[in-house]
Amino acid sequence: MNAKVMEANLESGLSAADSNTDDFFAAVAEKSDGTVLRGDYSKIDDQYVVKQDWDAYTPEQHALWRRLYQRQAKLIPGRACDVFIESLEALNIGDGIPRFEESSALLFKATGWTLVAVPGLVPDHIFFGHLANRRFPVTVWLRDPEEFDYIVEPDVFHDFFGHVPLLFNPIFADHLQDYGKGALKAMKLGGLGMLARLYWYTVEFGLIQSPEGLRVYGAGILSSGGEIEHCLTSPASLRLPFDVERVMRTLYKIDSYQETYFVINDFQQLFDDTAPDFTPIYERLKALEPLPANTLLPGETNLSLK
Ligand code: HBI
Ligand code: FE
Repeated sequence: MNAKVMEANLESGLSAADSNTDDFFAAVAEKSDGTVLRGDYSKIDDQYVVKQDWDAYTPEQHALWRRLYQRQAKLIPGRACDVFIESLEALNIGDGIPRFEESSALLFKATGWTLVAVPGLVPDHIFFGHLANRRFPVTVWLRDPEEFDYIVEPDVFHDFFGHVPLLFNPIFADHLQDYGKGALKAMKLGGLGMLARLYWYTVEFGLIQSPEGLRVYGAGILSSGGEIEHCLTSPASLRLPFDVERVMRTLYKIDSYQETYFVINDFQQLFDDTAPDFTPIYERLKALEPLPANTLLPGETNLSLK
């Protein structure tokens, strides 16, 4: 997900309900710095799907992938949740940019999800439509070497390395499909901003308890060289027990490490707590001011670090 694009969209007051393809290119594709989205959108089908032209990747790009992979692989033990570590091994993607079709076949056997190749960010309703149908959109392009540590738009390393391993967990896989369905509904109810915060603080930056201590399941952290250590150890950030309404009220940072992380006990909690109809929650929260990212409300406890 691209937070800058999304925030711009939300703050411009663009109603998600009338967002369509034209709006996407007119209002979303033109970023605040005047540039346009990076991908090649000239060959998309009606779902924004393209072919992954694997043969077109250069040896230098595969080498860059290997460097990114190796840095992250070293950071993963003792920090990522079990399903991430196990699935990453099964995917066997350390040697170069993976062929989506091969990984998609493995994933389909495990949880019935498939991977589809996309040029980059796609309009909200397209993105959620894919999720609602158990298809995960993966960007085809890889960052440039100068962007080794930080990338503004999601690339193939973030999308694939960060997101795909979690889809091997059946509960998480079901949750993400329900999220897609819920987001399509939220677009009609004026709840998309709140649902985007939910996605941000779970799918992108979520932490999970394990018998051995806190672990990471959020893709934004798992594909980041620096935040993976910061999020588990830094006293500068808060770690709060996951609570749907609290999460939906909380603003997030798009240009720094998160100041608050929300911790789930297990994936079943994420699934169960997000199962109810959010309509009344949206109505309640629309009447409240959102909370800054570093807020600790009276009565809340910052989870202690072991
Ligand atoms: N498109 N390819 C892609 N990847 C995303 O993560 C993404 C997107 N379009 C919209 C979007 N994310 C967000 O608006 C939602 O996750 C809230
Ligand atoms: Fe992402």
